[in-house]
Amino acid sequence: MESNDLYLVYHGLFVPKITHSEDSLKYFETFEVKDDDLFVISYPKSGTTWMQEIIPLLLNGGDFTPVQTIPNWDRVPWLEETRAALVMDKLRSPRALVSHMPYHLMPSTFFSSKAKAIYIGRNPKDILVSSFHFHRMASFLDDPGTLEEFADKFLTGQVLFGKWADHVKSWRNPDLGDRIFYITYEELVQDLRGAIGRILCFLGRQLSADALDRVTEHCQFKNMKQNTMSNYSLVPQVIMDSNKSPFLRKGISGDWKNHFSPEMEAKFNAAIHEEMKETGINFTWDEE
Ligand code: PPS
Repeated sequence: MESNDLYLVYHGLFVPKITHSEDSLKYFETFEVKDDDLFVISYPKSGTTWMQEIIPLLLNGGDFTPVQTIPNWDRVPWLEETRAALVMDKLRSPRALVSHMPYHLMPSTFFSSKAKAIYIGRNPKDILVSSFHFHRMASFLDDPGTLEEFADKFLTGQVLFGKWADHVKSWRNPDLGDRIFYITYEELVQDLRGAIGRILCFLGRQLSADALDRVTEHCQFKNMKQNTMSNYSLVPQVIMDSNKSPFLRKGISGDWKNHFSPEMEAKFNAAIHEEMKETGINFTWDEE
């Protein structure tokens, strides 16, 4: 497998060496998916951490113990990362897992199983901004340069997990039928309680109105920011320096408007339009 100082190149996709190894990727490929497994799928910076908070609460009837005692990366592990093999035995069924992988690279047992998936999408302009600040604070990622330079890399897929558009398109596979549920970061921002209600419905689960209120409150940005099991404050500062930019940074939609010049916006829109035209995939943010 090709690599440089910071990244492995896995099927053409950059993955950070600090969290991925040839062994972890082999583990991912040969993983035995169970029918009751639940995958949260995201392109990086689309709301993964948010889902790692929400999903366990929905699967265990609103019990706060796991989200208050287990770091998010062990609570709902990334299947492709090195922690997965270490914590898998500790997960109770139904197991909740996250992955940044595109559809076609999923383990073969995922395709033959009945495991469900939730795909969380986000406006790529906000993903770019979030990722830019993440690259500034994380010593295991390359220097992003200027936002304009980073945008060029993002649009050509020279970033973690490749092109955003390729990821989104790959997961719109009709073979998945009703095994997959699509939701966006923007829907969660706009009406978290309503979005959680729809996720519950997809999972065939219920919570009392009181429990739903408590879960919703717990998963608000300001509260997750205080949760040491979810705000990455357990990671040493030399690896993630929250003085440069906190991991839970702003938690809003539309922050790109504070960062993009009109020229950059035009270039970005044209590139994404070119990628997404003729796909029939529309997002609410396309109107912005
Ligand atoms: S990663 O590195 O791929 O796991 O990152 P990911 O968790 O997908 O994305 C990080 C962004 O999600 C925001 N976030 C939230 N926003 C609103 N409410 C809640 N509760 C929440 N939890 C995480 C986080 O702040 C990052 O977005 P930005 O725009 O940088 O603030």
